[in-house]
Amino acid sequence: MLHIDTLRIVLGDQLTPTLSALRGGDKTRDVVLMMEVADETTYVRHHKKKIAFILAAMRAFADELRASGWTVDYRRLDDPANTGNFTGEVARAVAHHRPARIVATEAGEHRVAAMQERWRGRFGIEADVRADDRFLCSKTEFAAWADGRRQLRMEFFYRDMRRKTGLLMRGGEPEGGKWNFDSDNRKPARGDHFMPSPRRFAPSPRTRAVLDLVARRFADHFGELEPFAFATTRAEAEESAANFLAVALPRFGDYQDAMLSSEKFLYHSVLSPLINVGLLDPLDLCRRAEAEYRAGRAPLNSVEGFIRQIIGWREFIRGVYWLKGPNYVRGNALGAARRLPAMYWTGDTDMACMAAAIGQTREEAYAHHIQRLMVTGNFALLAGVDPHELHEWYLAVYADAFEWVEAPNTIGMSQFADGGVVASKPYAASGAYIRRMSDYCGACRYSVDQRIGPDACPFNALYWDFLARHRARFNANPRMAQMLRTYDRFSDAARAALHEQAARFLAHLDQAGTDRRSRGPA
Ligand code: FAD
Ligand code: DLZ
Ligand code: SF4
Repeated sequence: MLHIDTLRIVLGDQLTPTLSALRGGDKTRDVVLMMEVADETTYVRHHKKKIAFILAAMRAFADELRASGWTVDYRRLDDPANTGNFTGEVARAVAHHRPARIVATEAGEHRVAAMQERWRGRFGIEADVRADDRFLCSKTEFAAWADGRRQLRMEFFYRDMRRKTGLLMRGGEPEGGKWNFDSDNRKPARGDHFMPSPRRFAPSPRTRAVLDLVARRFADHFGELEPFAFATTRAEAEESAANFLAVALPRFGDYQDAMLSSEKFLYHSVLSPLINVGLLDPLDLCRRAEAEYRAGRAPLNSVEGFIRQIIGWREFIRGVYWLKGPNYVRGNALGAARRLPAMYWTGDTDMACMAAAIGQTREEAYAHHIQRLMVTGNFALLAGVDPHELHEWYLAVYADAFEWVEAPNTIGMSQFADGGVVASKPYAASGAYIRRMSDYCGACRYSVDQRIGPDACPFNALYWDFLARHRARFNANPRMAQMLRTYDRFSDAARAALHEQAARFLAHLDQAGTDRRSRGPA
């Protein structure tokens, strides 16, 4: 029987050498525990690439810790003794190592945080669960900021984060005289030969072993496993970040909302999986982006936009997740009850925009923000899809998806299912928005200009039908009331035709079937 001082627990999204659970540790007397467990791979049926990315990055991090002198007890998924869950593996490790105490960093989501709470009394030793200080704004700081505010608005929170970090500040004033340059950032893009692309990496032998494991064990999960080109080590993550800052950041702002059928990534960073598992430090990235601006290599609208996504949206979203508690994911303010259409899994649809967003999700476990918000999210909103089913889909299919960040984006920003906590109005749009911001419509079998008839773009009738369905709620919102006034100017016959068109489309959609593939075993 071994006796160690402290068992230090590191979860799959805590791959950071300066993690609070590792701080102050004694490499000669402590053991780090990392666990691949079946429950985490199936609580939703994650995309194959997402599972491969997380397990490969965990194994790489364990090797990095060993190289720096730590003893790591690493539990593999295919070890026959593996209990399949965190608590079971911690219990086995406690029985084996007989530590005087366990130290962990609080988990990123309610489900696992509740498990950690139970560890406190369970093993008869001290269990120290420390705050995750890889975020700029602690949970208590966010709660204090939110306290007494009638509405939580990201923009005001963001300004406080700018002041707190000093990012893009000149004295007490924002660089360039404005806090937000979003109005410059809505340009449609055109494909050319000079588009940057994210760095891709050939799988190492360590990653190859994980790919074989995932191919064997998760063959029936959504998504294509290969080619697999994700960064999985800290050095590769660093190369990815340097590449983004050098080649894509300068145009990030201009084309932030654009979509192109030939370009899956445009000028986006594709760094979210790396930031979310802890391979990149978000504040460091922002400081480096600011340095690009100060050196004259990237314009202010791009750098401000990028920094806002990270110290503004990312931190705000996390604050809302913890503030609103575990029932937030059950929000359904608009009473949406339609089952998730099968096309979210198959990509089988004539709608070119949906086929593109879902197709690249299947291939890459990635879609950029506007595809998530204004294509797949917008469609589900207009069609009245059950927000919880949609939440499980987003949580399963994206490599960057962890509940703390996915849920407020889906339930709040995209589906308005929290009744307006995250967004001041629903992100609902007709086909005209997609036509303006993309090149999808040109190759679509539907006509974006038509509202009625077999060739009419489905987004059009669905949009007006959605507005009318929820008019009692939206009348009070000045930004929605304007669209309702337009609707009211349509003739009775035109309105009836729109509703009939929407109903016919939705009936076809339901007939095409639904599928609960995101669910793990009951
Ligand atoms: P970029 O466009 O390059 O942006 C830079 C960084 O800013 C991102 O890497 C990310 O860390 C941060 N960021 C940008 N927007 C947001 C946002 N709204 N919330 C939080 N961080 C943001 N993001 C996730 O990280 N995980 C998710 O599970 C997730 N689910 C989403 C679900 C829906 C329905 C929507 C509308 C958005 C979701 N987002 C999620 C936010 C956003 O779409 C992704 O962060 C972004 O697409 C990641 O790609 P990127 O790294 O190329 O981002
Ligand atoms: C998402 C995920 C997956 C697929 N597998 C593991 C795993 O085997 N071991 C692990 O420690 N973490 C995994 N994760 C990430 C966890 O689900 C994540 O750490 C929790 O959601 C807590 O936020
Ligand atoms: Fe999408 Fe409508 Fe455009 Fe087709 S016509 S790509 S369905 S917005």
